[in-house]
Amino acid sequence: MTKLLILIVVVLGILAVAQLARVYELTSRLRGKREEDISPADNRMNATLMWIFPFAYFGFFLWLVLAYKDKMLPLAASEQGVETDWLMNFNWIILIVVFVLTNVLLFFFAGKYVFSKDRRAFWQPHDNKLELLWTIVPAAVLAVIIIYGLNSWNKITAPASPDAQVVELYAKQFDWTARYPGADGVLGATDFRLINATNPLGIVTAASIETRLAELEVEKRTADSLLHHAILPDEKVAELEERVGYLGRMSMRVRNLRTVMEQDIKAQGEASKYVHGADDVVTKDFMLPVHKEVQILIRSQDIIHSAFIPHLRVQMNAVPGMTTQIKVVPTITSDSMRTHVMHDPEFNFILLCNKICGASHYNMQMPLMVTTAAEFDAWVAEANKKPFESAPVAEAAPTVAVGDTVLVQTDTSNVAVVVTALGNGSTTH
Ligand SMILES: [Cu+2]
Repeated sequence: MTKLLILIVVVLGILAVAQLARVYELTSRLRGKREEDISPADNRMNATLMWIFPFAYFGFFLWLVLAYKDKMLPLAASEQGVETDWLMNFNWIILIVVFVLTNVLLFFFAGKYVFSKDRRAFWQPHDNKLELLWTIVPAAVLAVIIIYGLNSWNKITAPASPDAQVVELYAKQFDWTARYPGADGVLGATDFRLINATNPLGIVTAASIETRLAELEVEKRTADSLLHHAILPDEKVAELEERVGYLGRMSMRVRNLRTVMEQDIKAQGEASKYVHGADDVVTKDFMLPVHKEVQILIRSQDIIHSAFIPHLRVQMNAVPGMTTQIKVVPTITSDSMRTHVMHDPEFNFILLCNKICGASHYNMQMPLMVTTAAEFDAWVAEANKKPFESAPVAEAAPTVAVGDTVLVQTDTSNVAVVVTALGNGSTTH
């Protein structure tokens, strides 16, 4: 109903405007004036306004630049950042020169050549030289920007030298985890099937595979026992059966992974990617040494995120199923940044997610500490004392006993059930 009323009002409004225009036309005709006649005074006023407007226009532009100056990022704190800033400034210079030049000409001519009855407009239908000029000049400028940009981009994305410090950033909704190689200097292989509470990055080692298999086995046996001995509603039975099927398939895949790992280690020995995981350091501290080349590897567990370190001027997408990389050489430590650049003892470099990835995207961030080489080495030595694999190999899977209360996880809810009796379970051991 409201929509109909609005429609009627709009239609009536259009009719009213049309009628008003008609009245204006008729009164002009009565006064013996043609509609398109504009008085010289009107023309002069428009010409003057054309000259006044650019002052307001450029004035506002300058005010914007000055008013928001302190909202810009401070000094770039990496070698790549300095180059990225140059690239950005180079683009700004070209943009601002063209912007000012074209707008000055536009308003200057509009004001200067105010309408005059005694002057005829100059009509130039075509000029090859002009066409060439305004095709080749922008094309050349664009080519320079693109080649310059690609060159900088390749420097940031190319693989780092072999002695670079390696760090992996692992993204998931909604946080970051860092991983450093242990004493062997090489990051171990990972597999998403091994991800659990104690192995958030899915690092592949003999022990992490056994732990995961034991975990799957416990859940499967619990679900089996419930299916055989507890009285459950039909839909819970269906959900549990589906879960049992999934757990069986998952166990099979993890056992396959174990076979692949064992064969690879047998064939390649120390060169195998599966022998480097146990000493990796998984941490919520993101530390980098100053003046050293750093290879940052980026992965995601769930959806696309983006690793953005604004003060180092680097950013790279985190894409599930692949590893992306950037290379950066930090040039200012967090301490120097606090005392000499920001004059703020609370200042921290920061790693942000720069892809809107869900409800808590805004909070997906982690502070970055850039330290001297000595401080970094000391931190690494300390961190290496707590490698990923300090826990012993998991023991055999515990089973459920009569009288135990177990939590059954289904797609929709968690149900606590007391086990009343036990069968032998129909599992693959
Ligand atoms: Cu994110």
